[in-house]
Amino acid sequence: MIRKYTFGTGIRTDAVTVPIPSSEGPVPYLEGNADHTQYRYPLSDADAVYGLGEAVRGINKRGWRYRSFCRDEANHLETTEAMYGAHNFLVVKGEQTFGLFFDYPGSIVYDVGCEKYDRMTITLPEPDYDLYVIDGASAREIIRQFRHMIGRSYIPPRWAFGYGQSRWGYKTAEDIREVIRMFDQNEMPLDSIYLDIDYMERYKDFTVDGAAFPDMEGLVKECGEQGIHLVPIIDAGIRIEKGYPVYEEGVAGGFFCKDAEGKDFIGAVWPGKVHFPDVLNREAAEWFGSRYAALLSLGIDGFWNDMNEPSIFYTEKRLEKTLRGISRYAGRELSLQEFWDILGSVSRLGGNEEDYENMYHNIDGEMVRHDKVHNLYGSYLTRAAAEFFRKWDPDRRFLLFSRASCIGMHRYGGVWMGDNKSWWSHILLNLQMLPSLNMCGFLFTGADIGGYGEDATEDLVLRWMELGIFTPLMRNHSALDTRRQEPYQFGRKDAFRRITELRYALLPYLYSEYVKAAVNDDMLFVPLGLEYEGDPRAAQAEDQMLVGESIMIAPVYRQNAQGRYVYLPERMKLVLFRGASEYKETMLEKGDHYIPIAPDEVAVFIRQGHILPLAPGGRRVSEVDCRALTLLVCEGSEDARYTLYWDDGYETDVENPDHSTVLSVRAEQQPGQER
Ligand code: MIG
Repeated sequence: MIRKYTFGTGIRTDAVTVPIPSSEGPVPYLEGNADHTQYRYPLSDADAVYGLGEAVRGINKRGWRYRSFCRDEANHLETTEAMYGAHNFLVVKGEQTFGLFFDYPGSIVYDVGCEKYDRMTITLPEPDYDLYVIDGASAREIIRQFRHMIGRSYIPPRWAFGYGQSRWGYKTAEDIREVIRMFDQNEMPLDSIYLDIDYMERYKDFTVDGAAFPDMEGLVKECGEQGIHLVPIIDAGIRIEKGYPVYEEGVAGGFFCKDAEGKDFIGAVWPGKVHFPDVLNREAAEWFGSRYAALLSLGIDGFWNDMNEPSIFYTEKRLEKTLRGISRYAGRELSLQEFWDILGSVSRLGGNEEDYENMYHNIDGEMVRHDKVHNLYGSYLTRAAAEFFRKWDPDRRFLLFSRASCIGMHRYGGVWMGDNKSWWSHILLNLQMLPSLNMCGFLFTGADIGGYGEDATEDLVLRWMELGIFTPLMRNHSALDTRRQEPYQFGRKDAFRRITELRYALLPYLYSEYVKAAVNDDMLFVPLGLEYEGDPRAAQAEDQMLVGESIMIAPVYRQNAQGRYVYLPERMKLVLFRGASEYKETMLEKGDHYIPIAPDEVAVFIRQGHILPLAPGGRRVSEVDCRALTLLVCEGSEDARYTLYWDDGYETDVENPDHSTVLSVRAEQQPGQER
């Protein structure tokens, strides 16, 4: 049951697609302030709090403070409060189990037992929002109700489940060809190469640098003939440059965000000074979306949208003020305090949230200050693109994912987890962020495999790949000037090849589970605590995860580890893979096990009575053949069944029953019976 409480006159966010009538009376479970800007809930020792989407720390969010306010946050530390996404859904599971969704586009702070271990406090800046309180038979069921209310999750084309290679610094067409050559030479699977801002002319959206990419259309075609998709980046800021059509059209149409004086707002990002398209304005959003045609018409069918929090490096005004402030000290003997003041004012130049208070949107004719609707910006930008793709070709799915997001955008695209680092702890963070994102509707997601910032090492990339083969978005990406980390850069090329091949062998399963999760409003990555409800050990398992209905994964995320402890909440079959065609099967009883997992091995645990279909693999998603499946099965007392979903990889009619096939395996013979 879902109850909705409406306070004030909030801005429409379009997060909810199934209308719920507003209830009267006090909000259940929570103790709230009279002015509706704060709620408290007493947490008992046994209570766990799930959700909040993209956020640091564990699966159980207890013990820290989180803030919903989309931020270009380059350091995903344990103490980071706000990330790129703002996802206001959580489930308290314990003495009382219920879900909360705050439909509000501004900043919200969640203190989940941080200041006081036994108290959750949620604080909003103003009483203008809808609060949804969801009851259900279980946490899982509450999540399904929520997901149903916010509409079906985005489903990408199947090729987007292939291995993607990315790097900031592939500067020319020749660089792209070289990457393809290296993958081919090493017989490593590959489906897409990402183009970072280097492909643009002076970082201008919807342009191509003609010197570095003299024939982009030809290159797209050439790659396409080899089964490779090129996926360009689009940034939020539009470079201010006379004669640049996107700039000229935006100014002429009044499509850019304004400042307090009504002039086009100016920020500085990669292109230098930019204006931001006012994607909260319908007409401007339509215009911005239609600009993607410049690249779609070259045959491109996938994009990633970056910097759309929006990220602002600095504004002219603040820069001037800061420089003025500092110049006061010129030629003077500094006190230490003055020295710290200088450092502080310079460091506050970048990503300063006060800049948002000088930025305005035109929403249905009303000027709305940006900070009040901040969390919608990146989502609406991505939505603008998605809505245009639908017009461009209504019968085809396109790849689209974004850095900033809020709930609602999950219907239009996926998210990647932003600028992580080549740290072992970020493999675990990658794993732990998956279920909370799934809860909030984001099924198409993944982290930069191998880590974005800092130098990666072979062992780290290998172990990270062993998790990455399970995430829908499987992309190796790294920052400019870090060590190269394409799999062919390392010594154990066979190991990298075999692990990627396993991804392709698992594709029929992963693709089926993905589409089923989208259609059934379900999660793809399920924490053990949400499935084995009465089992206190399962509730504490923060480094293992169910992936779809049949399997559990337990990746190795510690340097030098040659295996790990795994908790089995039920009897399972361990399949230890060395690539797609070489594997060992062992039955294991419920309980704790130490599982040796060599650096080139992947451990998969099949649940009792379940089937894991395995394809022969292939070097492109288009080569994966579903007619020759091997069925791995952990026999139970009943016949095992599995519903396989397979379509042409592009079509939008995912509910067509012709796409589903039921596979079955007979139950295990009882001991003593004849075989
Ligand atoms: O300020 O386009 O998260 O993936 O490589 C950095 C350059 C801008 C941030 C993205 C990252 C991308 C990078 N971008």
